[in-house]
Amino acid sequence: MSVYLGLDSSTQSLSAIAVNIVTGETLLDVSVSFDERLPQFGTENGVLPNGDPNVVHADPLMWLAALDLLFADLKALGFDFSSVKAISGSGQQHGSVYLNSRATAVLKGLEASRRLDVQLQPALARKTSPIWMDSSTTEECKAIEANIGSRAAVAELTGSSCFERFTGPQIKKFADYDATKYAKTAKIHLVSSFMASVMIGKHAPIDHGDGSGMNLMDIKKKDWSDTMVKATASGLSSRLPKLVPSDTDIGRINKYFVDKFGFKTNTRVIAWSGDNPCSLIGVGLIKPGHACISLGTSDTFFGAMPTPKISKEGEGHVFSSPTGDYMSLICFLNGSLAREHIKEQFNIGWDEFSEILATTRPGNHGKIILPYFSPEITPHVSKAEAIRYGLDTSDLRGKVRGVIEAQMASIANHSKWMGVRTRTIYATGGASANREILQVMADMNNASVYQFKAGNTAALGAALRAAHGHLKGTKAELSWDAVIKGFAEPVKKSIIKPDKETVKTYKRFRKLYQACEDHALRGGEDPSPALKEFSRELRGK
Ligand code: XUL
Repeated sequence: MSVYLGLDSSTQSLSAIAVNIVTGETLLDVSVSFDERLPQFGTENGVLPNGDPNVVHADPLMWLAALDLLFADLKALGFDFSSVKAISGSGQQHGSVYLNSRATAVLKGLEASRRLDVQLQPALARKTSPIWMDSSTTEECKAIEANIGSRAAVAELTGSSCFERFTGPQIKKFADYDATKYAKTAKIHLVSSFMASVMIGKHAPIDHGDGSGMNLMDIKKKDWSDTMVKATASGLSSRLPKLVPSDTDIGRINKYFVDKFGFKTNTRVIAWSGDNPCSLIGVGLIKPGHACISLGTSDTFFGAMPTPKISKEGEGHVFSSPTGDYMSLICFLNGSLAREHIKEQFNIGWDEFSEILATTRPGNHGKIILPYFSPEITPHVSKAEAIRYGLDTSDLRGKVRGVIEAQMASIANHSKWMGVRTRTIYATGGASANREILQVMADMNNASVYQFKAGNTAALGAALRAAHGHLKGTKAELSWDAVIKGFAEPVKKSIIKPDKETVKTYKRFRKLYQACEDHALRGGEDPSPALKEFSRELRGK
């Protein structure tokens, strides 16, 4: 059997997908939700409640408890762990885990009779992990950029200017404000390399893909940038794991998993990566040409890139791709967060949400909302506040259409820097099941949109990466084209084509949306007269 296992340690759950790379079958697709299955950790949507909306942490021990639970679930389902040739994984990007000097011995001596979270607890130098939703490091970002010279200089060096959620600024905050605990920190892992460390029973390296989300890696040399490391915190260099290409075999599985679940002792572990690099593979974007929009907790726009092209406006990122090339990525924090906000405000379900989208008119009668229900990453907004233009707060129909049009216009406007005309978009993530949302996506971008069968493209990408990395250099080596075939392909019949008339309306809408953004965030002209004019034009149609 040629079975490969992909895990995805995401914000709200831990999931597994197993594939048989020879027969093209997906053998399992299982998930453990943190809130539901691990209520003892007290999370809401996977994160720890905090009085400061800018501070967002999670408990790394919860991710381990979830790993024990997930594998126990698989065992109960009768999954044959001994058939697995190799495992890889995906981790929510940017989040960091701080381990003390006991970690090396703890990782090596894991006992199958005891729980993972209990055993790792004494190895933590910091109880909680700041994750990608944390936006509390604006000061640190400014200080690092000033030290390097400018925002643009940091972007040129690392592929992104400093972003609050990126690991470097987060480490700086910890080192500056919690110096005693920082002093006791022996290794700083990403979520991906932390989970991989537990899998192999020793400190795992960080792969180039996830390493690109730290503001610490030289994006062209694919090595730690001394300049960035020094500008971030003293003594950081020795605390960082090694960097390796994403297809590196990092060791055999720890005895813990062999004894407890029945893996073979020679099951290999391929370096874990970030969820976005994994999803790139999970949707088959191994060459440039198409883009993917993932509608998850946050919405992300990404695609493959042959060479690193950096955004002049300091928006978006360039990451190393699992194929060894590059990928672009733009993250919009108010994705499902904003959609759920509206659903909860009016206590409606997805059916009603879709019905409203289907029966309201494109352009929303000139009513616009900037949906910053939480501080936004793109465009940079530090204060959570939804800003409305001509839209009443109790206007359910206007708000449903308003939020979706805003999200799609924002994605279209803020991805212009890539200079690529996107003709095809692959839609993934929970909300991509909703075809009414995808119609707005197609019309706003003037592109055909396809859906995917696999809901969890990050876990699928991890499983496919496991196969690729494991077979590399053997007689059975597979090209990326062969690896993704039959797995990471869109459902052909799911195509949603842009509607010509609506594309015209949205061309104008995108400009007006930009004007609202300029007005709200950059002191630009009041767009209200132009919106009224637009509304009159729409009425005339
Ligand atoms: C990407 C980002 C998010 C997380 C979500 O930069 O912050 O997409 O990776 O898990």
